[in-house]
Amino acid sequence: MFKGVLFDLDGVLTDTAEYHYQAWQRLGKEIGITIDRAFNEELKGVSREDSLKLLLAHGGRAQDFDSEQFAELAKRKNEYYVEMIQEVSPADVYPGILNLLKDLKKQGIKISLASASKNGPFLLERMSLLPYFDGIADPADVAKGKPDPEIFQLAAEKVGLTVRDCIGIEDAKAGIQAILASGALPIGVGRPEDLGTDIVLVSSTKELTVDLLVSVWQT
Ligand code: B16
Ligand code: MG
Repeated sequence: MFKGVLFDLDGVLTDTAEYHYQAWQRLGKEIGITIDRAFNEELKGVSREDSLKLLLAHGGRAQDFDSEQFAELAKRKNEYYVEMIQEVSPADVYPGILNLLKDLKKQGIKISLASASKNGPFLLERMSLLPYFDGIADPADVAKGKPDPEIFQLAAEKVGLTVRDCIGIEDAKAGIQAILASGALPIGVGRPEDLGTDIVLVSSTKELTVDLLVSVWQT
């Protein structure tokens, strides 16, 4: 049996993936770069700095900003995002997630956060989910973000487990690649068009029950 579950945050525990999109869209508009939802799939799960690099490359402006300006753009995007998440509350937790966390706890399965977001702890606190988490991997402690496996390895370590004994749950292409590379077992939340057909997917977090996790682990 699996001994731990490594959770992505944005797009798995709550809908903040949408706020990231809106914040990137707003920043993009200010510097003349238009993005759509298809392009946004490339940004999901990717660190703030790497997302900005992708955005600038997408707009053909990769060479236009020096490091100080780059840092200012990243800061500005985060300010837009942080403004939007101030009112996040327990009502914003995605359906099925609270029950899943409670059931995992009851069964003694460790729960750890593997989010690329530096705003993760703030969001867990706003949603009153902090007490359920046995560990949080700080993205500032990893050298390479998703799709590199490091954040999932660290999340497992934080709860005293090896990643091979864990399930990872993700909504992003980069995140699923990271889980696969880490050796954990992935479950994707999203559409096959975005996430592929080679791993188990659910279309809604409502489907994420301990029973489902057990059956995926056993197949
Ligand atoms: P921040 P996740 C990721 O969170 C988001 O999917 C991604 O859009 C964002 O750029 C990244 O966190 C960094 O977030 O700017 O708040 O540090 O999906 O890994 O939970
Ligand atoms: Mg995500």
